[in-house]
Amino acid sequence: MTEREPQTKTQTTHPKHFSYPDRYPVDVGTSWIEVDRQKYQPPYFVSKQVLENPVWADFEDHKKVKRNIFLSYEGLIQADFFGRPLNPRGPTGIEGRGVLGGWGANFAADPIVTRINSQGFLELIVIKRKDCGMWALPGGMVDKGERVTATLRRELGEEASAYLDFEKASLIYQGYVDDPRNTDNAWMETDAYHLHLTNEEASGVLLKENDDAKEAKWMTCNSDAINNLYANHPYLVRQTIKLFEKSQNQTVISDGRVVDNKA
Ligand code: RP5
Repeated sequence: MTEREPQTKTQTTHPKHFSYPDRYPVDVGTSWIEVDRQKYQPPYFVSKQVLENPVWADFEDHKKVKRNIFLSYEGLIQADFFGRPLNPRGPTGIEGRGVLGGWGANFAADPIVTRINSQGFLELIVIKRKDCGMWALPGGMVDKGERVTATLRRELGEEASAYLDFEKASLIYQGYVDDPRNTDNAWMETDAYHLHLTNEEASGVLLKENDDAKEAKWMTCNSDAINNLYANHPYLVRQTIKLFEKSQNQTVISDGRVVDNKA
């Protein structure tokens, strides 16, 4: 079992996705039980692209959707008055699916690929997202019927032009992602896997932004850079570093340098 992520950001202080209407204000960490349903009146928003019903999107009428829209790593998902899945972390101030194609959990996979550079600093592959310009893990949506290890490889290729085998990668996290696109009825969940490359393996990786990203690079794992990553990626990277430190008997200090622990 992977550790459950503590709720870090509120739904309402989240940076707003550029295409979204203003969210109905909700206090930090409010749960569904605490919401006054008479007063709570969030806007309903589904993007035009999602309404056009491309292959990756569910029908707007959730009753016509064949797959289980209540499937989640977060356990039992409640339904709202209309029978639509309710965000397990509480109200977000927007109803509908926003720009997310699926009702309920939208499953992604995030590759966390690290190496130690020639100066002894821990580095991580990151990409600059096209939608918001933030640095992020090169993750993406799991296609229907696709194995997560295949998604990890495909996404890293589509974003950073690097092609790696994830069969031996370690699971870091499975669950909710605190993503700015989340709504009351649709949200992101991810499988995050870590792969640490030896110097020899890393020398074969030549990063170049591909169709799905603005830029791709090796980022030094210093505290500032980690804290400024997209969504809950800072948490995913910190978890990775904790496990890496334990397994290697080393410490990654705040500037990203890797030092051996004293015997
Ligand atoms: C995040 O969005 C996930 O952690 C993953 O990195 C990403 C997937 O969405 P797209 O990059 O495909 O938009 O929530």
